Amino acid sequence: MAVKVYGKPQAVCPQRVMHCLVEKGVPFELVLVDIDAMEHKRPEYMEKHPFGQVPFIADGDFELFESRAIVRYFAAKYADRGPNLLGRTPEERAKVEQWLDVEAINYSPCAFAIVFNLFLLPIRGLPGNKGEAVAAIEKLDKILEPYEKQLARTKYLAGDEFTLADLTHIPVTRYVVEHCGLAYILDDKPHAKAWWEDVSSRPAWKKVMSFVASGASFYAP
Ligand SMILES: N[C@@H](CCC(=O)N[C@@H](CS)C(=O)NCC(=O)O)C(=O)O
Repeated sequence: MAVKVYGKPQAVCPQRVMHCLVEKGVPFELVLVDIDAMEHKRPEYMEKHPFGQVPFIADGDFELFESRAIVRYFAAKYADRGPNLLGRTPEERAKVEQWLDVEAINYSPCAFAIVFNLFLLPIRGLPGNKGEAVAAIEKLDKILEPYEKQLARTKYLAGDEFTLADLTHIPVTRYVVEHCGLAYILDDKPHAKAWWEDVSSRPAWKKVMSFVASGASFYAP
């Protein structure tokens, strides 16, 4: 039975999970949970995800929520398929975990504040908070300075191989760069810019984008 990914395909967190599955060549079914229609707060969905968010996955009888826990699970389950996304030694794994924490704790909340105010509210006809957006842009610019230093030393965040540390950044960064007009934020950070060009042109990520645009419910490699 194919893995089921519950979520709205345009949302950042389900995209993180779909990207991991595509990197690993794992087929999946997307079960639409329309967060704009508040389907994620319906009692039957909240039985699956007690915090009422997307994504949620079912892999046979095994069920899980939290996008980063889900990608860790699939990266471990399919360690012998596709790219190694977790690191091979305890030291490599620790570096991957370090950058996964940076992404979850420092980077994404700040990037999300930008996307929320400059994209998600405006497309719903609501005014974004410009002050909050400007403060978040300044903060993101500072957060990217250690990224630039790291990416001057290694090709990817956790070393010279693409891992979950890079993958988890991609969906929200795409919204920042492509939908909020902020590509310029990387202009004075040549290594971070080259990293973004590299990770955002990965064939698996492009397949995710085509899948989302197609409106399809099933992905098969
Ligand atoms: N930490 C959670 C965050 C999940 C999350 O914020 N999902 C968003 C979509 S990307 C959502 O469900 N938004 C609707 C809501 O929170 O009510 C994860 O990574 O899965």
